[in-house]
Amino acid sequence: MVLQSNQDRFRLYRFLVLTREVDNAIIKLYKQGKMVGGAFTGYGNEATAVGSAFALEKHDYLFPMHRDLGAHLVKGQTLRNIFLMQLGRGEGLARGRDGTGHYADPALRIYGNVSHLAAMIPMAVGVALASKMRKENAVVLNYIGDGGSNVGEFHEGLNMAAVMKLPFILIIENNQFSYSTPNHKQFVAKKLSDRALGYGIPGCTVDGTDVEAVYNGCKEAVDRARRGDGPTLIEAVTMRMHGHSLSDDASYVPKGMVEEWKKKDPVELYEKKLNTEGVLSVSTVQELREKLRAEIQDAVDYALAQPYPAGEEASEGVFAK
Ligand SMILES: Cc1ncc(C[n+]2csc(CCOP(=O)(O)OP(=O)(O)O)c2C)c(N)n1
Ligand SMILES: [Mg+2]
Repeated sequence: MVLQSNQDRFRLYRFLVLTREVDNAIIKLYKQGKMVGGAFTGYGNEATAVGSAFALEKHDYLFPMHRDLGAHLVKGQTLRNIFLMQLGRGEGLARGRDGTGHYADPALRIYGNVSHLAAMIPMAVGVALASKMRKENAVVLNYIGDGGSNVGEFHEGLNMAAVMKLPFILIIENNQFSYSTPNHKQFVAKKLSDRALGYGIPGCTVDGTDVEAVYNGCKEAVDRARRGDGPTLIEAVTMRMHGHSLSDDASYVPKGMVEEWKKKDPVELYEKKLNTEGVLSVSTVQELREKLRAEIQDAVDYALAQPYPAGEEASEGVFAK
């Protein structure tokens, strides 16, 4: 189940760096006051998002959450579309009606998050059922936070997926906080993956800062789902390294905790590993970063030059007028 080649490992690394650099561009745009509405980063979550989505095939479905920029990128989302969304432009996938990852892209089979935590789980399970009925041999990958995993629909969705043996994988991104609420005020379970037992499905906990560990755990679950052996619950343990959104200074997070987790920065960890194993050189890293930054800047410039949707169209394409 391990990655086949150094080429794949380099691709994984490239997606980690791309995710981090897109986040850096988002932070910059936010500070410049160019962002429409709030902004989130996936700092600390890159390995979880990238490693998991890397296990998918093109025809599989992705239901990401708000820290999963890396999964959008791995699934094939373009930088232009990412920034058109972030900047609320009329040409964006939500036609400027919403921002961040709140979009659907049926061509890529990406169904971005709605705001209501856990509400996506039964929807994603429904897609797994439809896909099974259509004999697509596709897998549905869905994510939820440690906080969101305590909402009722988590139970309803996962139980239904288990009973119907659907090709469904749920990743709990355990990043220690749900907004300002630390884990010990949210649940007393030792491992969130232990909940799988109650649904009669396999569960595992992986190091969410180690991109290969996430990939391996997820690939096993993807293979199982594709064989027709039903869902898997995966807990990926990491740390939310920034505030909940960019308007949150996270002053409630103990300082030492951030310092400790910094040692496990997912991008740096993998860079070190590939360096040690001779897959990456210092000059390749530098070249790659510069190349990706230029691609990102191009996309940002393009999106900034596009108009907002016309005011008179504001009530079109939405449910309530
Ligand atoms: C049902 C519901 N309750 C509350 C909120 C407000 N809210 C949005 S994100 C969030 C924190 C989510 O924490 P977690 O699920 O751990 O994900 P993280 O942001 O840590 O990745 C909250 C409380 C919401 N969107 N939906
Ligand atoms: Mg959380």
